[in-house]
Amino acid sequence: MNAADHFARLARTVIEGEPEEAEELAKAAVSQGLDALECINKGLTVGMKRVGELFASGEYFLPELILGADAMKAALAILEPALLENQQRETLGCVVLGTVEGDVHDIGKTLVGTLLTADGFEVTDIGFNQPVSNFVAAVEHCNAILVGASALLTTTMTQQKAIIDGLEAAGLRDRVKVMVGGAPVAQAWTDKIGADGYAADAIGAVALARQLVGADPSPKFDA
Ligand code: B1M
Repeated sequence: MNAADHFARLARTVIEGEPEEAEELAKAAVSQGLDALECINKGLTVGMKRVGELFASGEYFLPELILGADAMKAALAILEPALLENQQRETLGCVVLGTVEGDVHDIGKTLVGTLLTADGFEVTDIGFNQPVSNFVAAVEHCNAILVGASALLTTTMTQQKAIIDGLEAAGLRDRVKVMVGGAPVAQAWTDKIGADGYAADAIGAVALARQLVGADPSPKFDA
């Protein structure tokens, strides 16, 4: 099977919600030396986008959404360690990363965290459905230089602004940059809430993080 066929089959396991097959295909990809990031971007993410479209058009319901997420997570569990294999040794500082309160979508956020780690950031991933107070406490705890807030729902995007307000109230806003992302987030929203930057995908998030902390703008991953 060539690389393009492998990516297409990975996408299909997500669309059809087949976690075991996704895991097997991911293992085969690693053993064949396929690029893990390409498997994610050209395979799994393409499948997940299709699942989202089928859900939006009413052809899929919540169970299919859950199975698609399970399949993607099963494959990521195999592929993400491969991304970390050649982890940069430089330390670029601590990033607090989480999905905002009311939002359980964590696949994209976790991928952002993996690529940031591979690029040399020390990532404190506080998880999903996290209240503002947990973002603030984590920033204090690890003396973070950057906060990343992920939101996938139009109804939870407002929590990104609440995090900025919470950092301000705690007297931490001058110390940390705030990066936002997630499917409904765009530059206009970023400007409106006073965040320092927005990235559309995980590779862009690495380049943005480097830029925000004033690091050498040559990430391990090309944007
Ligand atoms: Co949900 N869901 N979901 N869902 N889900 C969406 C987001 C939706 C767009 C589907 C649709 O209608 N087409 C829709 C939101 C509509 C809206 O608000 N406009 C939706 C809905 C409605 C819901 C529920 C309300 C459904 C219901 O219960 N009736 C419910 C909400 C639960 C809640 O959070 N309170 C719900 C639940 C779920 C599952 C639990 C079943 C599951 C999530 C499982 C999990 O994450 N553990 C799920 C899934 C899988 C999706 C879709 C299909 C896929 C999301 C995903 O993982 N994509 C999604 C449709 C879609 O996005 N196309 C959808 C793959 C991932 C790699 O991409 O997360 O976009 P993404 O992350 C990218 C970029 O956005 C960016 O980089 C990542 C990697 O490239 N990025 C950042 C993300 N965070 C970043 C942070 C950064 C920078 C970049 O800096 C900090």
